[in-house]
Amino acid sequence: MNQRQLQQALSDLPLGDLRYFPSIGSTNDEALAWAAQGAPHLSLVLADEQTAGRGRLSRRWLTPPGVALALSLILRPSPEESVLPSLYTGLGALALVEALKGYGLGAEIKWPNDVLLQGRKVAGILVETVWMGERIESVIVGIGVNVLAGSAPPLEALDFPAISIEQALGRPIERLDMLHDLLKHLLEWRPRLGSAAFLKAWEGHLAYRGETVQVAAGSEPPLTGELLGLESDGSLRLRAADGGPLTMRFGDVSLRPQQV
Ligand code: BT5
Repeated sequence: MNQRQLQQALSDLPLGDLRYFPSIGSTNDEALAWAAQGAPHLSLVLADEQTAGRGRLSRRWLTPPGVALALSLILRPSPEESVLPSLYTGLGALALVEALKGYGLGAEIKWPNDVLLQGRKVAGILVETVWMGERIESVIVGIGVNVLAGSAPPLEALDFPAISIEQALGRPIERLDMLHDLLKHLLEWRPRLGSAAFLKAWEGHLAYRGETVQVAAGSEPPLTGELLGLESDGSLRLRAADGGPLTMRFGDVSLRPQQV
């Protein structure tokens, strides 16, 4: 992979500028710095390898060289588009699920920010927002995808099992094709962020719907309930054992199917 191949592969998409790195600490860090220096709307940072890839809080995201996708897209929402940042996590997840569908793979979204294949994590999304007063100045949508065999770390390194697209599909795919399809779907949904159609599509791909799950946020006691769907702001809608409604907002939330 190199800058020229990347430019060629994405030439039909209405992106801003592109920055490619054979190796980098974190594409989100680069995107945040570039956004502060005035990166145009829809500029993309892509790296072949990350040496300090970040998950939420201080968790690590592993991107070994030559086998994965690690990208950060810089969005500069207009004041009307300054909707809830949490919806951008759904945007990235939904776009990836639809791109995987193009390969015949049925992926699911483990709310809020994981994409699963065969119940294992194939991708993670990290959205970071830069505010200017009340307004969103830029949103960085960071996406890490395990594409080829060797990209999914062994279970010992993780808190949830991982998988690569190649493992799920039984054959390798071109990383640049996957990148193209992912960005295409993301750009298609972006103008409809927060619309009823967007929420319905996102909700339609949620993992564990109708099942009892446990959702934990920070040091709060975890909520247990049947996973029903999404609220209009992208929060998770649950039904408690007594039938009452429960809502889990974004934040550092982790969701697990309840052990039986
Ligand atoms: C995430 O965080 O899942 C968000 C990951 C976002 C990564 C992208 S790559 C491009 C951009 N640049 C960055 O620096 N980051 C973004 P979280 O839900 O906190 O999950 C982190 C957890 O996922 C870790 O604690 C590990 O258990 C697990 N993990 C790490 N690497 C993984 C991998 N390659 N595949 C599956 N699971 C992984």
